Amino acid sequence: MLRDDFMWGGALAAHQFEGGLHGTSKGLSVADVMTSGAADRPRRITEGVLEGEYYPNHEGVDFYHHYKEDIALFAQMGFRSFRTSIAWSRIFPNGDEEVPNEEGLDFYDRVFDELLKYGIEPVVTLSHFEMPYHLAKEYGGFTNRKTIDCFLRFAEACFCRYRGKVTYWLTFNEINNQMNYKADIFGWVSAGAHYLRYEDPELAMYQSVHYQLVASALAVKLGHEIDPNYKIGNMIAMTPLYPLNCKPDNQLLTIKRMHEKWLFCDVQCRGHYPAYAEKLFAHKGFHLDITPEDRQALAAGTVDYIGFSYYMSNTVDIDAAEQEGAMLSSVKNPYVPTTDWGWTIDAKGLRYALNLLYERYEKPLFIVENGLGAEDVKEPDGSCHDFYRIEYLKAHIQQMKTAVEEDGVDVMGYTPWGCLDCVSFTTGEMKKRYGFIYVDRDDDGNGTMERSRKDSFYWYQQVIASNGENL
Ligand code: BGP
Repeated sequence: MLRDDFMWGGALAAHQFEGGLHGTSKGLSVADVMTSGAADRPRRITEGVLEGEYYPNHEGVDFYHHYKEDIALFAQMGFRSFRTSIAWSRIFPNGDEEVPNEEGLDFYDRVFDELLKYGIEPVVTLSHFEMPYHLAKEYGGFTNRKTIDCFLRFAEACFCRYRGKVTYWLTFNEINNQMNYKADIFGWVSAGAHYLRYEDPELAMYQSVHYQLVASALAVKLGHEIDPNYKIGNMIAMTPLYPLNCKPDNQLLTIKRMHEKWLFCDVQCRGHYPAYAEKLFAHKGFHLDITPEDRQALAAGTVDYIGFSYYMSNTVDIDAAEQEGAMLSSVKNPYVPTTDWGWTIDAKGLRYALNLLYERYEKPLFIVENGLGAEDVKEPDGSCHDFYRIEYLKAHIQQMKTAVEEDGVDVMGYTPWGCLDCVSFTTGEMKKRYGFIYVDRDDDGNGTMERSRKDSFYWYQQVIASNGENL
């Protein structure tokens, strides 16, 4: 049985669904300067708003004006929690102002009040790929130590303003994604930095990661000082890795590649860099700016719970690593199917991930993202028969329950990603949908923004009502 207070809900991020850029005092964020993309055309990071380019995040699905209607729909599904983020550039449009922006603060007051009206607990990510563009442009984002102070000012403004309304916080979304520093998009959204433009991109990445880890730890400490009841978690993209076979080199490669995730969680949960990280820095000759005060901050700011996203597992192989380099050592797993976007569908991988995390840290776990991106069809009568999504979520919830009931893992909640259709992060498309609620909006920015319930809406409603018993 799941806990009686299990936090069923859904998750979104401001830049992917809020809109509300034009006509408001919100500043541009790093996500706002990214164009839409497509299968054959990756999203582009631009230097600002260019004529003739389409920036899907500017309107999102206009939650900014539809929040009452959307929250009423979440309440109808029975949500007990709702994970969203606070757009940093709505509170500090440039990121380096001294005083927060009242219009931005007021918007989230209204959103949180509306959620609380229905008994829905807000779960708030402070930084979900939304750094003010100005900080990226002028400071190099988190490659610059000064950005820590800007982030803390933002965190303090949120912790003080929403005290009594928000209890659950997350610091940085999928903080480990940027380990893939060769794909520009990850460093850009996580850190506001183009790592590849630095003389040594890997060094720039690790330095920036360090500043983010310090910022996260200082925010945890500050939050607890402002309100000891605050529950503050980290957030990693948890893609567990399987060795292709029992070749010993493959086991060792799996351990090594898992360090790309553990490094973040180890620091955020244990309060210090693990031995393998210190060795890695030494072997690479990286003399990072890590002060004794930084180390104290890391030790004093460990998280209360672990938030993570789970979409897929990956499989690694030493032969592929030798040919392509360790970062590209992933190979096809013949035992699991994939989505239309090539992500493996592996529900048992979620049980595996839960076990790995719980055995390693023994902290409560919150699955703050999971889901299936698919091209849904809305029928003329407004219905949408997304049986494939139901099948995906059902299998994952089943495995989550097994992890709780048989393996003894402590899971506090489950908030599937994109509960309301939103702009895809990696592609910028609308057609990659995750929602229980369909939004009439297409990849060119056309559509009425009308909301309608998919079949998964009614299914999830009874899952929550039965606390996960009726799947
Ligand atoms: C995670 C992000 C989300 C989200 C999700 C799905 O990496 O935290 O912001 O978008 O992935 O990804 P996508 O939208 O690219 O399918």
